[in-house]
Amino acid sequence: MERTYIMIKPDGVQRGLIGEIIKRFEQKGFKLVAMKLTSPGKAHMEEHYADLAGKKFFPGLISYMTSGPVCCMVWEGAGVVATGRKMLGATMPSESAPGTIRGDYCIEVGRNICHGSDAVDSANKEIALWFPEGISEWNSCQSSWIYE
Ligand code: YYY
Ligand code: MG
Repeated sequence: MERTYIMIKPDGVQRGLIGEIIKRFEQKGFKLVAMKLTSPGKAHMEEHYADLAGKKFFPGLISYMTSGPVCCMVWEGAGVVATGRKMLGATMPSESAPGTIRGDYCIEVGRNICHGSDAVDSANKEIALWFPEGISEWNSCQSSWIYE
């Protein structure tokens, strides 16, 4: 089954949005298979965002992302990578549709409250980076009510 890495950024944690974000993924029918609150160092965050290293906003992004704890999660389900991105909304909150997490809860791109993997490949890399200890395999009693 497909998995994605979802991370509530320091502003989402500070603003008390952890429960709201978890609620949306849970109610959709996705399964939580790993979660922790952690304050990563600069090197770890730079590795997470390595693809963006040359961008002008990169130093600001790293200092924002290391300014407080983040809530790291792995969610599992059919199509969870692409659907997770839709649930987050566009990178720019001004372009995020109402009803999406970014569309409903934030205004600026540099404070856009959540991260979601953009492809299955990057999801697998991010899960390995953030959860070297592994994830929790479990059978949900809801699965036959969610999948045909
Ligand atoms: O995957 P996603 O988070 O939607 O966007 P990315 O293009 O991967 O950028 C990662 C992160 O960088 C974004 O969530 C906010 C920040 N950022 C920024 O501060 N300013 C930009 N112009 C673009 C992205
Ligand atoms: Mg991205």
